[in-house]
Amino acid sequence: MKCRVCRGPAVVDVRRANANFCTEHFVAFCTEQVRRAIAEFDMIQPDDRILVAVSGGKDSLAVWDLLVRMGYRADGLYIGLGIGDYSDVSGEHARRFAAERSLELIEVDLPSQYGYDIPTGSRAARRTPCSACGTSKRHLFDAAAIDGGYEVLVTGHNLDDEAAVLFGNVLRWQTEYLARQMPVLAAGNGFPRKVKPLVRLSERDTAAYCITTGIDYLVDECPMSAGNKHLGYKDALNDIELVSPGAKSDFYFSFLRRAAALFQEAAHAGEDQDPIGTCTRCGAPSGADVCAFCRLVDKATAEPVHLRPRPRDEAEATT
Ligand code: Q46
Ligand code: ZN
Ligand code: ZN
Repeated sequence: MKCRVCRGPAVVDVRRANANFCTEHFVAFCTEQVRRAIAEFDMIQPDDRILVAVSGGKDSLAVWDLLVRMGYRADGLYIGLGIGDYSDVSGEHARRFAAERSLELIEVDLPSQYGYDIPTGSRAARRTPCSACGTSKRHLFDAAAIDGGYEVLVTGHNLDDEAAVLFGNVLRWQTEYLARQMPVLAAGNGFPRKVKPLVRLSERDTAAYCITTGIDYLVDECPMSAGNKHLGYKDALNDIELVSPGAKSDFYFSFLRRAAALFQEAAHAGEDQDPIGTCTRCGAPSGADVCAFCRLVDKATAEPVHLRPRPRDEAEATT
């Protein structure tokens, strides 16, 4: 196996590009994919201050590393979700990555700052862990970007993530979601600009990028992800990719180029685009008086009736 560029020994193969690369040229390939994504979708301006949502996994550390290598000013934001050992170890990976490169890592901790963790919060709110987690992370990412004066919020969603979400939305023809499925969401209504510079790289590419460049990332999956529909969609797309290399990329990018605008036009037809209001509690943009995050915090931190100690338990506890 020889590198497509220098003909030296290759260490990574990229089947959809029908190419093999040595470490140096694989890094160059990944950098070029990110540069093209940023340019094609007008994601980031050279002077922008960037906040990267960092989980300690391969994608978020890879995108942070790539942006810094490319000369962008990028800080990280890590949210402690209180998911047992998984959160402890993911935090360690994020902190070590930042410390080794002298990068700024902002930290928010759900249990100590908001009084709940994802497992108990999702049970109390009767929502799936990923739903409660998504609401929490979206709110805290947006708030940190706005409060910190960052021009753009970067997430590590890769091609596999975006193709799986598209697959799920197409399966059920969820047209409102299809209208929002772009790698760039413009700032507005109190929300920061959000971009996904890894959309041209697969999950396999970001793992290979971390391994070849020595990034020590958390390999374990989140223990709460079991039953997540998107994992099933990813498996289905991987089966298709095996028999038809490049199909995943074609599926996603052909949607963006040929169909996304149609869903956006349909979604906005006849709409006035009125600005939405703000949450009366936290000031975040919200269509309701109290935003989804504050409602979740209320439920997650309310003492559940069935868990209140019975008089006998109280007596036992005080003796
Ligand atoms: S962290 Fe949160 Fe993910 Fe875990 S609970 Fe689900 S959404 S799977 S990216
Ligand atoms: Zn080479
Ligand atoms: Zn709120």
